[in-house]
Amino acid sequence: MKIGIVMGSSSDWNVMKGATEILDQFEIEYEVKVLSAHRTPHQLEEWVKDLRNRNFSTVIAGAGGAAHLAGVVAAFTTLPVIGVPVKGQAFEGLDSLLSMVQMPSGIPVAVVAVNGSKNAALLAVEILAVTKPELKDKMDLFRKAQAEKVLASEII
Ligand code: RP5
Repeated sequence: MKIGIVMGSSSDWNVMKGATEILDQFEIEYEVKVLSAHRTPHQLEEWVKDLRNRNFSTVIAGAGGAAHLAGVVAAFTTLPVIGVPVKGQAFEGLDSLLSMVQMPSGIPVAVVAVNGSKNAALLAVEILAVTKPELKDKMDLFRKAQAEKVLASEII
């Protein structure tokens, strides 16, 4: 199964490429699209509505400012949607976070931290790992390596 990664503008790529780095590490296939809830609503709808037929498991949606992208994606699919609020020019990304996280009851978006694209990808891997034991093993190794790195830290 694949992961969809969509962002509202090519200017979001610098943040969103963090998700692709994680998925590369876990050797998971993904598709990256630039589609905007405001600038290309019809093309966004068309892409999202076909994802389940195309064997996608999860969508990661990153946007900044009036960040309605993840919510609109969630409106068009019952696949899990993970939102990445991208820090824009104003308000330190708080505008993106609040516009993404305050979804109406019934249409969920799992929102990660501002610029948290790596955690979004890790969450997508964890969702896939529920039914794929080999991915669960890889995730365990990832956590182990991470813990060892922390324990090996020497400050002074
Ligand atoms: C949002 O507006 C995009 O997701 C981006 O974070 C922000 C600015 O877009 P550009 O003006 O750089 O294209 O829709």
